[in-house]
Amino acid sequence: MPLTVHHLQVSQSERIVLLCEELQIPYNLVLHQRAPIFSPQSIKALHPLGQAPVIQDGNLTLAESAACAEYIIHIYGNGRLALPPSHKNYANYLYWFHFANGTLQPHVLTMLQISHLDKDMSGPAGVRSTERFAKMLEFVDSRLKENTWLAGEEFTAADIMTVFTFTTMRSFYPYDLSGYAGILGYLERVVKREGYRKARAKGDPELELMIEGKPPKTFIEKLKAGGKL
Ligand SMILES: N[C@@H](CCC(=O)N[C@@H](CS)C(=O)NCC(=O)O)C(=O)O
Repeated sequence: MPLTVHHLQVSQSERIVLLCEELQIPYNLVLHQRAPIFSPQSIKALHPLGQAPVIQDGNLTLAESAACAEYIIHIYGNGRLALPPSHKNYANYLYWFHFANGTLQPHVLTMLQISHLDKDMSGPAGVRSTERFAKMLEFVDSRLKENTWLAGEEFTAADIMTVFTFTTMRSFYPYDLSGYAGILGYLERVVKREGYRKARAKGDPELELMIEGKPPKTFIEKLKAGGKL
């Protein structure tokens, strides 16, 4: 089997497992566990930045979710789950595909860092980034009230790139989605997909879905409760 996907459990590499399941392509899945919070040596040995996802295909080793996604879509998926330039929703597809890792996910990471540095979000940086995030959530929410999937009528890699930040990422920065009916309805649609169910069963069988409005228990809380921290 040529394509190998390295998945760090409870992480954004869940996107690549989901992509492979949605494309229904053959791949070899290697699971790695956090040690106990960051990457284990087995991921660090794969790439200089030591972060997941990482894929391997023959002599190629590739990191970065969006790069892995585009590579797999075009090399193994015959372009499926991307929209071509001729498609009426092409620009929407591009926008939402890039919004995921260009704006949404980095912003949540910034809030996570501020919350650690300032101990809470009540300082100027915390207040400003929380306000900006609310704007983003309202924006995505209204998009998903009017469209089944982010690019429009079709489920695409834009959805695959985005879902992590609204679900598993909340176990690192536990923000509330109550009141965002568009996003919550969307998450319910996503987790009903066969590809999502299969990806979860293979990649993170013990992880809860985190599709409720209220924030989930955090990864750190779980580690502490399990005596691992
Ligand atoms: N922009 C990168 C971010 C990769 C990244 O931050 N991966 C996290 C998983 S959520 C990771 O490997 N964390 C463990 C560590 O940094 O040690 C991507 O989309 O692939």
